[in-house]
Amino acid sequence: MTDMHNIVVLTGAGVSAESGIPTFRTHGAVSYWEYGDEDGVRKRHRVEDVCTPEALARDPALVHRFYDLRRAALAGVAPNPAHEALARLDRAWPGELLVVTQNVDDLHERAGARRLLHMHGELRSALCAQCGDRRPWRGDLPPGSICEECGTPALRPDIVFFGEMPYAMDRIERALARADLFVSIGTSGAVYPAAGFVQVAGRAGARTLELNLEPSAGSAWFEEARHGPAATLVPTWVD
Ligand code: BV8
Repeated sequence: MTDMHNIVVLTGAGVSAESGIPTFRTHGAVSYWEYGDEDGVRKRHRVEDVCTPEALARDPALVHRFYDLRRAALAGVAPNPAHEALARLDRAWPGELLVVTQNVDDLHERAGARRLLHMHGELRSALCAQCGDRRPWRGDLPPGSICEECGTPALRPDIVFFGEMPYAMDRIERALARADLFVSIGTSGAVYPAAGFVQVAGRAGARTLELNLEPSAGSAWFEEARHGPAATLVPTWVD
C-alpha cells in the first residue's frame, strides 16, 4: 500500500454485521425489517418500502418507529475490529483518506474515525424537512416535532431515502477523481450511486479492492477481491 497516497474507502452494512447490526440483503435478496407492533403482533416490511419519502408521507409513525428502533439498538452494539482498523488507518495515514459510509450507525466514529462521511445520513441526527436545519436527535421526536430553528413541525430522521440525493456527492466525486486506491468493504453493490463508485475510481486510474463476505453485484469491476468477514479481512489489509 506504500505507493498509494490517496485512498477512498466505501463501507456498507457488512462492516457493522459483526457488531450485531443486521444487514439489508443477504445473497442479494432484499431483507425484511421485522418488528412487533404495539399489540406485539410480528410485522415485516421490505426496507425499500419503509425507506422512502412516500412512506414518510403515508405513514410517518411507521417510518419513525423503523428508525427509533434502530437508533435505540445503537446502545447495545460496539465497533468491531474492522471499524477499529479503519480508525488506525485514519490516524496513521499521511496521504489523503476519506471513508465514505452508507451506514447510518455511529460505529466508525466510536472507533475513532475522523476523515469520515455519511452519504446516507445518520440515525443520531434530526433533519428539518422545511428549513434543512440538522441537529443531534435528542430523546423522543415523534412525527410533527417542532424544528427549533424555524418553528415548523417538520422534524424527520436525517436519513437519505430511496429517490433522495445522497449527501456530499461533490466531495465524494472529487475524492474518487484523486484516488490512487479505492477499497469497498461490506457492501452488496445493490444501491446507487455508491455501487458505481468503483467504476468512477477505476476510470480515474485508481487500484480497486473489494473486501466482502461474498462476491458483490459489482465484483467484476474490482481488480482484486478478498472474501471473508470484515473483522478479519480489514485488520489484515490495514496492518
Ligand atoms: C438516488 C438509508 C437520485 C439509511 C438507504 C435502477 C437502477 C439503478 C439505480 C436505481 C434504479 N432504481 C432506483 C435507483 C436509485 C436507487 C437505487 O440504487 N435503488 C436500488 C435498490 C436499485 N438509489 C437511490 O434512490 C439513491 N438516490 O439515486 O438519487 C437523485 C438524483 C437527483 C435528485 C434526487 C435524487 C439513494 C439511495 C440511498 C437509500 N437509502 N438507506 C438506512 O435506512 O440505513 S440504502 C440502504 O442500502 C442502506 O444505506 C445500505 O447501506 C445500502 C446499501 O446496502 P449495503 O450497505 O450494501 O448493505 P446490504 O445489506 O445490501 O449488503 C451487505 C453486504 O455485506 C453483503 O454483500 C454481504 O455479503 C456483506 N456482508 C455481510 N456480513 C459481512 C459482510 N461483509 C463482510 N463481513 C461481514 N461480516
